[in-house]
Amino acid sequence: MIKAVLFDLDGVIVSTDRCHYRAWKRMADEEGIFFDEKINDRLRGVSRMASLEIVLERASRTYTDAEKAALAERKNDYYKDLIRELTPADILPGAMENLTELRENGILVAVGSSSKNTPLILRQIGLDGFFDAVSDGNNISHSKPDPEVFIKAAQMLGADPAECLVVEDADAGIEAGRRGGMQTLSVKGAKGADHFAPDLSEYSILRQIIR
Ligand code: B16
Ligand code: MG
Repeated sequence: MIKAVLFDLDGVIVSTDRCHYRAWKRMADEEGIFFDEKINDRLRGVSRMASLEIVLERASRTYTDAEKAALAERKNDYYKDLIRELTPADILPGAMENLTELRENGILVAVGSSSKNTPLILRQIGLDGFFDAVSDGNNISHSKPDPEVFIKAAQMLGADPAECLVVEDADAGIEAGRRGGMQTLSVKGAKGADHFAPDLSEYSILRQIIR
């Protein structure tokens, strides 16, 4: 029986993926590195430094570790300028309704995100303090597809992995949930899950799955 639902943030609760795209694109253009939507899709759920390595696959020269750290910081500064403009109106359709309904039915809800900017994003969209647990890029050493972020969320909630459902928009996130021994719901076409939905806009979709 499912006791807790663990939500990925970027792409499930809020579409920060556009902000990531614009920030990486600006940094890549400045460096003369080719970057497009297809490459951006490979960055979903992947940590900042691992994302940078993917972006640098198209670079015409090698970068030192110090240069890489500076590039990642520059991208993150651009990204933070964009996410500071997020408001509660940017919460994706159906997310709030599903979260509220789960809560009302005694199901625990947590965030499981690779992002170190999770606290800032939650503040911007008015969900600071809403979740029963927040596990994010600040408390993990291995990013998705490693299950660490979801295992830690389950531990914070006092739930067994088998009692958790992970909601994800990234192939890496679905794999992380599965490797953690959890049930998985894919939105936006992420592959390999137990359940699939286009997004969370269908009324009561989560209640139907965990019933
Ligand atoms: P940051 P999620 C992930 O968030 C994003 O999908 C991914 O594109 C990003 O590189 C990663 O967070 C790290 O983000 O640079 O803010 O620490 O989908 O796991 O909520
Ligand atoms: Mg995501």
